[in-house]
Amino acid sequence: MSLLSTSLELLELQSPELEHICYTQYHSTSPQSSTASSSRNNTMPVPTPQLGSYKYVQETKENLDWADLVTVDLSLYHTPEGKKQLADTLIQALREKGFFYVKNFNISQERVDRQFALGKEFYELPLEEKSKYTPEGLDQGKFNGYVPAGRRIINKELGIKDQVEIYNIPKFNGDFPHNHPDLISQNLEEIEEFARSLHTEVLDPLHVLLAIALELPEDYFLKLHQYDVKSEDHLRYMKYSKYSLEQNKQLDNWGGGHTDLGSFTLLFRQPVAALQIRYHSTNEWKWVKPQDATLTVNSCDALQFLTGGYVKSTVHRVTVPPVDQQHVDRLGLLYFSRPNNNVRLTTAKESPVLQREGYTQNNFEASGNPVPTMEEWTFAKQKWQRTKGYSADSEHQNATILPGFKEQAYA
Ligand SMILES: O=C(O)CCC(=O)C(=O)O
Ligand SMILES: [Fe+2]
Repeated sequence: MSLLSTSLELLELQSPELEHICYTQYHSTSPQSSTASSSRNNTMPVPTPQLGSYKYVQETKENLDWADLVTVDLSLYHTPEGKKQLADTLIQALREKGFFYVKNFNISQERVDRQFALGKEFYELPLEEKSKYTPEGLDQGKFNGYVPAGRRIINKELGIKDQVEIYNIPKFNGDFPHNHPDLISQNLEEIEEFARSLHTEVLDPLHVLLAIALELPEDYFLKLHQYDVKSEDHLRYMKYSKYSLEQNKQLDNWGGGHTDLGSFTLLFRQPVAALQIRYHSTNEWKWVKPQDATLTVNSCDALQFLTGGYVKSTVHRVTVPPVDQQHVDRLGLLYFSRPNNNVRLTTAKESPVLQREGYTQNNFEASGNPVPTMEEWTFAKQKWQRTKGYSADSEHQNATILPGFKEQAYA
């Protein structure tokens, strides 16, 4: 067993000192260390952590009120009949719940595990080191880099703050600087390869299937989401540090209900149950069950705008985990996909389906206001989301963030 998995087991046993010792034992023999180090330093090999054996925590034994979600099996994608079948499944899933699973997406579990291991190691870095990568202008909507915990009060009476840390890594298309701590820089090639394969293996097929379902040219959404064109996509390592059992009793949720601003969000299997979605039809909150070897995917604001509301952005939140999982931190691996910055968020009116069904205007078009570009939309929403204390202020919760669109924060 590698040191990394040993240390993760220790983490489950909550032994901070041992955990620290194991995490800082580095190996100079890992395959990527020689390339990474030679580009940085010609004389001394820079040790990199041994990755690849991430150990997930146990699933809950509680019988929670799980959401009933369909799975899009991308192994069917390679024949015309399979594609048609998947397009039907996808559009139904998007319209009914907005959350679904994807399986057989051609990225090995080992590669996924290595990303979790990297995320884990990143959060073991001292706060001082991580804070060097906090972007200037966080309150103005900047988001790439490190976002520290504690920016939001989640229980007003008791003054309990959020314990969520975020590290966002932008696209590798040349539009963004990549300043990272050594741990990330040393593994950047692998991270890039991973992020790019999320486009080719998951997002591109989903975009083609959506176009088929809307009877649009197959490349309609591909053209709006080109990897080499600037967009605010990012890969994210996200850590929710645990609260005490006592504190958890006093909390309703760890993170409030919201919609994501892009097209699709991809969430890798996360064994600590806490993610809940709100059903469009009944407004009930349901738990999202971790499923082996799947991604959980949700529809977001930009898709709602591009489809004139035929596809809705799905409301979701992170609640307090069940008691049998409250002793562990919750580490997430996510990818936020967004249309290219220059895309104007007009409804795809040329879709015969949207025409037949009468979804030909989004909120901006219906209100007669200018339709924003994706870049304008992103920074307007991100600024609204990032403003300190937003969850406590009712005026802020329902602010008009761009003319023609009123936001909403959910319980
Ligand atoms: O951690 C999760 O499961 C969901 C996080 C989320 O909704 C977000 O970061 O937008
Ligand atoms: Fe979200």
